[in-house]
Amino acid sequence: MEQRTIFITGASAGFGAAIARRFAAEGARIVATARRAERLDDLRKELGDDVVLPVALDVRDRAAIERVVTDLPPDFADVDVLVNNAGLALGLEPAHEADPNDWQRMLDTNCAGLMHCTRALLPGMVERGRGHVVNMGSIAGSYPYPGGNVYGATKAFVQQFSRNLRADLLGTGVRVTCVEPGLVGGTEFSSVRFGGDSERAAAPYTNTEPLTPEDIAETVHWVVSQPPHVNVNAVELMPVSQAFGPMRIHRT
Ligand code: NDP
Ligand code: 8X3
Repeated sequence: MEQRTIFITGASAGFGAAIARRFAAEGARIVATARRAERLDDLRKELGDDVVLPVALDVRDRAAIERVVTDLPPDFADVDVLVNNAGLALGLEPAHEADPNDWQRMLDTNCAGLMHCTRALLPGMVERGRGHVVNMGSIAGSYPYPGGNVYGATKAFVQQFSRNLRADLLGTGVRVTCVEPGLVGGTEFSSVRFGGDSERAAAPYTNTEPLTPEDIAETVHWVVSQPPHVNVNAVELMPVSQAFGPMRIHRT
């Protein structure tokens, strides 16, 4: 197989790091981006100088995204796969008690960041007549839950943006997939959501078997490894130990 170049946002932890490892195992080149440069450097040391290009990037900084893409060295410049994975949930308070700054940060990261990374890398893909944008959605984008307010809404944006990208990219050879996981353990997601409160962060994973970051990496690898005429529009996956609940009814 031809050597692929994968540009990953949020490669310093969780899904992003697992996706980097999965693609490195098949000999791909990885542009590994996130804010914590030292973590990316560890990934470079682990996977190899020729394999990982660590790039410090805050996806909320649109000018920085454009700079990073323009300045990619020739070996990493022809990006085949963009994995828009950087994202976060903050808090689980009801809308009338949530911190508006948290809401803004989720919008800036999960929506604006994803949108501008896509915009920066798409022209090259269209010009080359091939490419794949994999967006990290969530079951929270399809199914509401108490306290999911803006986080779920950002992931609904990711789903619909993915579908609209497909509409725009018809005939270009560029593919788009939205991956929508449920409960996944072994990442920093819950710790970030609860501001480092380890007890609250651990609660969702107690006495259950969640998905793993490696399950997500395998899914991303699978969607981009389909024959060129196949576009997997969306993949929703949950652990067997997770399912839908009934509608709630308030009774007086
Ligand atoms: P982690 O918290 O482990 O990883 C998040 C990654 O995003 C980190 O590498 C972090 O890097 C990066 N990131 C956060 N903010 C920014 C920013 N402003 N600029 C650049 N990078 C940023 O979470 P997960 O791996 O669990 O989550 C990855 C994605 O999957 C997210 O979009 C999340 O919403 C989604 N998801 C997670 C699920 C779960 O249960 N874990 C389920 C469904 C979806 P750094 O801090 O170094 O910048
Ligand atoms: C993460 C899954 O259920 O915590 O996107 O929102 S959930």
